[in-house]
Amino acid sequence: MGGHALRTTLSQYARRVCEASLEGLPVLLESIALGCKVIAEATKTAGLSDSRGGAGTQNIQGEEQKKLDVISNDVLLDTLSKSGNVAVIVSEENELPIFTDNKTTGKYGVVLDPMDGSSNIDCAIPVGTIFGVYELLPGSLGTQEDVLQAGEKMICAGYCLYGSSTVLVVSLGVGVVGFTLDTVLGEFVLSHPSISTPDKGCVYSINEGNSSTWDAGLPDQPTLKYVNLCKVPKDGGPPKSLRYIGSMVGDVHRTLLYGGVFIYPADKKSPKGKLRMLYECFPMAFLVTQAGGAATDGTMPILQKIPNGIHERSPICLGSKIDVQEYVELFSSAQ
Ligand code: AHM
Ligand code: MG
Repeated sequence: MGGHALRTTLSQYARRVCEASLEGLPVLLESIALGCKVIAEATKTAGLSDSRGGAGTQNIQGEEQKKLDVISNDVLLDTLSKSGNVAVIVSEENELPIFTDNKTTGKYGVVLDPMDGSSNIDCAIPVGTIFGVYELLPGSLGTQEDVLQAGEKMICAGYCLYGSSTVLVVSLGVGVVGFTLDTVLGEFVLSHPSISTPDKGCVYSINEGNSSTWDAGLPDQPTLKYVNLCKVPKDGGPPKSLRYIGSMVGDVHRTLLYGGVFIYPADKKSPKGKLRMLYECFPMAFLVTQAGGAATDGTMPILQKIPNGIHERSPICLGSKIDVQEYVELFSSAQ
């Protein structure tokens, strides 16, 4: 190819990897990527364009919406609807599923957290977008049931991190790859051709301020025991380091690349965990599992859970296989 070979773009990758049966998925992914480019720019310039701060509204979960929550949601709903392939969209920002006009052409359901970690926006800390894709059930024209499926039924999941660079990480069920936004070309170009999570890591990531009520009253306090083991390992090895951004996309991105664990357990304030099963836990569990890691709610693999409602929550521990296994063992001896 000589010395002028360009890097593979996200569109090229998706078109190459998607089987013929997943017709339309590359266009869907391109629509998400387009939305993420718009959100990356809006995030970067939030302090200059009056896009910081609250929107003065609440979402269905009673959380104050930030202006960028609303902008990101509007952008992605727009680009996804225009892709022509999406029949139903579930978003953190909308109480009910959204049914698009693509009744006859829509093949997919998309679940979304358009702007994750939005409490961090106003101090310029990295935030992200999380997404997952399901195929509609046979014969369906798009219903809520299409997306109330186990996480392992997803055919694609990913996130975009708006950090020191803009990175889009995706899995189409054949490993995990990452693309970095080339702002000159305006393209996501392949920068992480094969992401694999180390079997053991030296970082743990959890909001330790909640430790007095972790696991919401479960006897034996398995999460507290696990964190104590991170600090003083049984084998006398060095302690793990604590890193916690408070933006799931940033904390999971680091965990995916460097290994270790990211945990958001149940606690008194959130007895079922804080993070939403469908559009936060499932996509991240899908990615980390595809990267050779593991994801659990303490008692079962996250991807085997079936949500009863679109905004249902779940505790989560994900990351390096051996580290997550240690967490699971503490849970099983606590039952
Ligand atoms: P959000 O979707 O409303 O932004 O909330 C999810 C975020 C995650 O990004 C992060 O892991 C978690 O909330 C942090 O919560 P806490 O501040 O309780 O540690
Ligand atoms: Mg979120």
